[in-house]
Amino acid sequence: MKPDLFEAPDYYNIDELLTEEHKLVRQAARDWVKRDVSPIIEEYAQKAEFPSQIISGLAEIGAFGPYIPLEYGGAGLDQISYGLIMQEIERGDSGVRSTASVQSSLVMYPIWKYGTEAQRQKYLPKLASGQWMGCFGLTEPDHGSNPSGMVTNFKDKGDHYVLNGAKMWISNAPFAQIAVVWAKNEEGRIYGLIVERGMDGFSTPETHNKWSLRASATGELIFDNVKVPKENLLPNKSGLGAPLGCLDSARYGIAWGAIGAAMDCYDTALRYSKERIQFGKPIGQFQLQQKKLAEMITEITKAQLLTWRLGVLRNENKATSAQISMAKRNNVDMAIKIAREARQMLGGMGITGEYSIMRHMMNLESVITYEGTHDIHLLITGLDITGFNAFK
Ligand code: TGC
Ligand code: FAD
Repeated sequence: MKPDLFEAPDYYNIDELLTEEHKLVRQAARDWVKRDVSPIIEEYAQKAEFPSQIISGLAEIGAFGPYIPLEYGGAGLDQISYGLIMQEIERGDSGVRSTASVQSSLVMYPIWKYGTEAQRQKYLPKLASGQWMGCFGLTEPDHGSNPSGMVTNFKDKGDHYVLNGAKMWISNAPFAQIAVVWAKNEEGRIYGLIVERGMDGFSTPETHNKWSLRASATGELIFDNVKVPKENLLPNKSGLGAPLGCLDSARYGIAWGAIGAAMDCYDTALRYSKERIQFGKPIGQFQLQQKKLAEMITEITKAQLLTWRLGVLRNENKATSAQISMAKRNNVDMAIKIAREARQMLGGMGITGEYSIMRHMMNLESVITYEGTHDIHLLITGLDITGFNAFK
């Protein structure tokens, strides 16, 4: 792979809206990605393997629980710092950002928000340091966009619960020590349970043959009469709103992350357009290539502003789920279109692993699908503005 010469575009001087702390946090993440992710990620994506050696680095830059309080081992940062970390990591690879998103927003967040103090003390510091990794089981083979139909269930057996069912498409599942699993009790009410690797009847087979997120490990979670101690239930929130609350936090991080992937594709295409000579000129001199670059920087700038504003609203606890959904949808769609255009600008070189663009493009096919598909997010906005529910 080519050396990482990334230079971040900032067409509207958005840096002026950031604090010194935001910039320091971003720089640390950017330096780490250049040093520890860019040189190895293509090889791991090619061989479809998660680079487990990056876990300690992710912990060091605060990517595991950026906004979780310091007392639980988190980084105690604000929402914009959290977003900037996700942007920088996804600039390197969406699969690496996935690992961080799941750990922070889908595992640490529910334990912090819905768990007991004993659960927080037991799990959060180990998750923040990367000593333990977690995964999040919501999607089932027959229930993806409609998680409320889930069939995974647990029964009260006096001093423990017995969990049965299966989850599919679970990031980090093959290596995670714990899984936050969403299941229905005997009354059909959804709760989160912390299931630990090693519990009898719990297995995590890996999903192979993905053309997307190849450097992220994906798997199933299978529960065959798993005995789960009662103290592993997250007691403080139930119903579908509990897992959806976690998704708000993860979707917000993805909105930032997608900007990172788009910036990397744009920056690569811009540099290539100045160096690649055809018909005796750099291809950047041709109007059609300039149109592509001009549209890319415009869309990136709009996404940066949308997302910065959303971060301010999140810091003030004012962002709605529908606002977060819009940013996730818009930014991932923006990034995937930029990846496709940027790939074309590199001609044949665009399909090789010499450059990051094709990897971003394939990764973004997952990102536009998980955490709610593009169409589901359109319907969330549709419901919010019309009041009519078009899901059912
Ligand atoms: P609906 O009747 O609308 O809502 C049920 C209850 O949930 C509440 N609610 C929310 N609460 C918090 N945050 C949100 N974003 C919420 N959205 C809804 C709602 O108020 C209601 O509460 P209550 O108290 O009245 O019961 O539910 P529905 O069954 O009609 O479904 C709505 C829909 C389709 C929007 C939702 O289910 C959905 O978002 N579907 C998409 C599924 C999805 O995103 N799955 C993601 C799986 S995890 C994943 O992909 C991780 S990838 C990780 C990585 O690698 O980065
Ligand atoms: P379906 O729900 O079957 O959707 C198929 C198509 O139908 C889509 O185009 C969808 O938009 C459309 N559709 C569905 N309902 C409607 C409707 N009402 N109106 C209009 N169109 C509709 N899940 C987890 O729980 N944890 C994870 O860690 C996780 N990681 C993932 C990692 C990867 C690499 C991938 C690919 C997925 C992951 N997922 C995870 C699952 C992901 O959230 C689901 O794939 C996603 O929610 C879509 O569900 P589905 O694949 O079952 O598609």
